[in-house]
Amino acid sequence: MKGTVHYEKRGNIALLTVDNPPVNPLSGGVRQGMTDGVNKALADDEVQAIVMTGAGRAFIAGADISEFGKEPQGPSLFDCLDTMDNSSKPIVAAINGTAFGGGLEVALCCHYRVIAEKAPVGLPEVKLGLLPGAGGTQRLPRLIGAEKALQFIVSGDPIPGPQAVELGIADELAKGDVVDDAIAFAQKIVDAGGQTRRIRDESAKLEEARKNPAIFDEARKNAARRMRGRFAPEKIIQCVEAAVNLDDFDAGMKFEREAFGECLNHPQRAALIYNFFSEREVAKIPDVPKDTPTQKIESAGVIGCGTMGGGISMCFLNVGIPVTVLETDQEALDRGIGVIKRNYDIQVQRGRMSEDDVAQRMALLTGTTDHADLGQADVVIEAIYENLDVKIETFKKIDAVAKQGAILASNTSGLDIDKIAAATGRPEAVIGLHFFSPANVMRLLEVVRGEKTGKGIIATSMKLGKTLKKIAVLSGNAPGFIGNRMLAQYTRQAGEMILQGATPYQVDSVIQKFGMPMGPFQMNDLVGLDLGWRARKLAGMKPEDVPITARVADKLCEMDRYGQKTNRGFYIYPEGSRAGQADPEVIDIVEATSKELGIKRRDISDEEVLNRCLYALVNEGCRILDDGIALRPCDIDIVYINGYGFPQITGGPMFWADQQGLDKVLDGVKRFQAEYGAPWEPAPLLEKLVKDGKNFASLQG
Ligand code: 3H9
Repeated sequence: MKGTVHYEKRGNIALLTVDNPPVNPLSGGVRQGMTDGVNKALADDEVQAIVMTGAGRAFIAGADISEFGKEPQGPSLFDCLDTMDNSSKPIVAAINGTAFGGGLEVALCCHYRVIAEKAPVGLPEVKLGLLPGAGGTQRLPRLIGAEKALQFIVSGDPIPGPQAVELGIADELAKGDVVDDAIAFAQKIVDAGGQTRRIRDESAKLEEARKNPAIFDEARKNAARRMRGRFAPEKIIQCVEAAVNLDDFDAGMKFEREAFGECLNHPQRAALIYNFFSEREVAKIPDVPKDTPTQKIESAGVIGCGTMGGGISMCFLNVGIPVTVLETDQEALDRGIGVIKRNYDIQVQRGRMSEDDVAQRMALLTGTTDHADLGQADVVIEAIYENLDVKIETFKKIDAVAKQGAILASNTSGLDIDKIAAATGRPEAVIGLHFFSPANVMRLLEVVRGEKTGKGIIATSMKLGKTLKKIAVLSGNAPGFIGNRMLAQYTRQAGEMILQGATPYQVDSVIQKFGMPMGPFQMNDLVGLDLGWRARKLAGMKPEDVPITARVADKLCEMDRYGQKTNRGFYIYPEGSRAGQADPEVIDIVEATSKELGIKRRDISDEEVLNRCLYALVNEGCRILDDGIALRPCDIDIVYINGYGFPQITGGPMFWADQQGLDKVLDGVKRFQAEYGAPWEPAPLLEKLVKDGKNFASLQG
């Protein structure tokens, strides 16, 4: 069984130290050790109080989530907590570090709590599709009141030590070493008669909520706004209601336990816990071991101060890394820097940042029109428009000025990194760092490894992602990398379906109902329909050579309907609004285009819309795995959730496909192949997995 609990005596105090590196989750060995430790202290007449703490950086990170869905070993957490709750000797928690979920619930089962200043406490179960299932929904309302408890548990957001004391979760903030202070605290309790204080026996704080049931309506409204489609928040609210209304601790615990079971068995829980582990798994690259030496990134150069370059600069400024940003002339530079400043000012207006914060960030930003000023940057990121020849020229210039050892990165969203690298005398220093728009908001960073990219450069880039508070996923170098290569198949299906009989509004509505923030046509309007249209014109493409799926968008552009930027695209946007309205004229254009192309329109069901969009993603995802562009299915899922808004509660396209059953997905792909031909040829990996009775989870290693 994983984990242990050390037992030592400090005078008349027993000190129990939970030890289960790196963050002390409540694995079987810990539950056993805690139960044994408390019983040993109870049996020892010399011991008058117990202090419980954690080894290393955490107190206890919560239940061992890798145990969920498996046969539990060792004593149950409930029995262990009962032993503590019923202890006749006072137990003091010395919260030395992270106390999350079951970890905080252990602390709430202690009779008193002393907390270190830097120790965060939280009940983040909701983020895993769960609820605090070891008494958290019953004890916390008794300790701090139902209204505050609801906010704390439904948000799942942690708070630091001083705030925990202010809120009443902890009794005392440690002034020195938290264990020493907790021992002193325990001694005071012993000296005053050794009184225990069980939260379960208190009910005064529940009274207020009984008089004000509106707090539950408010919690429901907040949950609907912030956690659309999630199963756990409503269950949490019901548990807190039970704490308030049942006024019988054991009945409340029974209610909580049943609700926890419902969450545990819900597919959202499986998806969210998969997501938790996937976010950590993507950092692991088999041929770039954890101990690969990395470089310090203390300054950055960004080439281009348009939407992407500006957003990328903000990412660095936000974490205190100075940036030199380059533009072609002073006017463009002033404009770009002005946009950065305006974006920060909006944050101030929304109360998310102070004027001082903005001043500090802007002081770290230097503008230039001279490449030589990028010479000292530890990383130089090119963020100019998507044209290989222009990027190659830019990299020649970077190569001439950048210091030796600098990382030379391109923010290309799909061009060949090797061709860019070959323009320099140091291809090993070149890598793709593909940020997603808006770069200062989106969590994903696609790190694209070229054929010659050095391992140290890869390791440093992955670490840089973390520094910038992003999730970095490694991709191989192939057109569109992971994300845009899959997106191309998805948008192709959307484009075909509107010509075959669906409307853009039907497609978008189906995708939104599935849980994406926007559908493909809303996304087109946001990005700008004119980008592709202009590129095709520049390339001298004849109208008859334009892919059929782009015909409608091009017609809209000919009418100056570029999307949100012109208040018209597939949708009409009333002045100042981002919420588009359907436009019958667009449907006329779509129908006329079908006619011109000789495509007979028919009714397309919502089910077909969803399956064609999603199966196209899954089939292409398989090819990406086959080609070795993504390391594992979870890398694809993390890319899609964090870069393209795929709903987290589904686990990502590959996890979703596993949940559907790969045989069902393959059947669908084959059906579409029979009807629509070549693009639907099943990926060999999909066929192989189904033939072998396996799924994507079997490839995770
Ligand atoms: C719960 O408690 C339910 C109860 O209410 C009721 C029960 C009946 N279990 O994140 P890191 C691993 S639900 C197992 O890189 P950091 C993690 O996978 C739980 N493993 O470090 C990683 O492994 P690896 C409620 C866990 O310092 C390693 O530890 N609790 C757990 O950046 C290091 O993690 C939570 O939701 C766990 N609970 O952040 C807390 N936690 O090295 C979830 C971590 O092999 N955890 N691991 O990749 C966290 O939020 C962060 O991990 C934490 C540390 C802040 C603790």
